[in-house]
Amino acid sequence: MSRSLTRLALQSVVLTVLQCETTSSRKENRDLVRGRIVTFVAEERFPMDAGKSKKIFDALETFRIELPSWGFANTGTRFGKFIQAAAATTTEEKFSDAGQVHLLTGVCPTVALHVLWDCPDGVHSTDDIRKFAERHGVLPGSINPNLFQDQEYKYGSFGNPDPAIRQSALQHTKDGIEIARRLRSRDISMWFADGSNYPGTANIRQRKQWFKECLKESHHQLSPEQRLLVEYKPFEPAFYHTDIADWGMALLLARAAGPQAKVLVDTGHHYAAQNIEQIVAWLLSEDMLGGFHFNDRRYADDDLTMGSIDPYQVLRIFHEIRYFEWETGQHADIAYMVDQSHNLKGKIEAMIQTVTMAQELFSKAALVDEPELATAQQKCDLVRAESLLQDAFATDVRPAIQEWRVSKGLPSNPMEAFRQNGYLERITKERAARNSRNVSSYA
Ligand SMILES: [Mn+2]
Repeated sequence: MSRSLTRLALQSVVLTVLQCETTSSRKENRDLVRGRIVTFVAEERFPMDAGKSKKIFDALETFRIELPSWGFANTGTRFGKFIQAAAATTTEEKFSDAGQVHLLTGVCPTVALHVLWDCPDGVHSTDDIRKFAERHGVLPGSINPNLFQDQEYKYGSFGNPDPAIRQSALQHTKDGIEIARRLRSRDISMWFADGSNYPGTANIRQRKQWFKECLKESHHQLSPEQRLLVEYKPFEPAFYHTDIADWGMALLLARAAGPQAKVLVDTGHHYAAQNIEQIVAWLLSEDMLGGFHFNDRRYADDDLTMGSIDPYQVLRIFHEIRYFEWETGQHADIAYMVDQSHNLKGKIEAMIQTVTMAQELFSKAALVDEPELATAQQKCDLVRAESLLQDAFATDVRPAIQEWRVSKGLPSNPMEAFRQNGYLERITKERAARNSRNVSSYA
């Protein structure tokens, strides 16, 4: 009995203490909430200091991003395809859709072309392409040869043991370079599916040598202003070895090819834990970073819209580029390109989403105080240094970006403008019948 009473007394003491704590922390919370409200109201009245707005405006003035023609066509996974009624079914429709994204965002003046899918008549397709560009207000951008779709590439292209197949891959690349020259495109982007599926089945060193030779010969075809971009990918479609599996291999091959060859970083082409911004920093310091294919992923090469999974990673990449430029006073000559495949999202909406996300993350990166960061790094003030990135990332840059758009005569919200302008309804009507019949990918 007395033991129970004691327990009861103890419980009531504990309860009282808890209640006291709760009361006092509630009061603090109220103060905090009040403080937050005050700050929020103040921020609303003075959205952003002029210095920050200027940094964002300056950054946006320079930022352009290229759209991939294949991002507007029906695509799928290896398990199948979901056809979209509004997907582009011709090269001209891809130009039209890309033109729409550029019209609304103002920052996508070029569209990347895929030789096999967009130039069915090879070099003879360039007249048509020029007409499409004129009609829809976007220029042809990087040219992507296709060295993976034809049956002859089953065992590789530049790495194929059959010299005749290597030769035909080389000829296709030369045609791609000629198409680029006729269209005044600077970059030829090379991605290879070459690799093997089983140990012992491929001579890895020999294939490396063939790659070197073919890339060198491709480089010979370049005009002085053109560039050859070498892309890498660790696996898929090959599942044992891939001939250009990582940035180191791409770097060595680009160096061997010649001075106009650079490395192309596709953000989806890394192992899950890879520090991509470190690769970017190294390539910059070696003057070997040629461009990006932006997309996001959760597992492998998922081709999701940019920043949908890990926007902070994109900020870190942009930061390394800006930090390099600030420190060296050099302009990093990098082609920003999108490489995504939209299976479920509407093609044009997905593209607008990516472009606006790219602008936001580039603007946030512009808010990192570089001199301050350099000082903090020198002093090993870790918390201060890290906070400079985190604060930039946490800043809501959207109002400033909207202001910039308005100052350019662009819609302040491109997505809303797209949803209201009737384009989607029009193309859905025009293309639905063709799309219900046409189940082929990309082209
Ligand atoms: Mn790519």
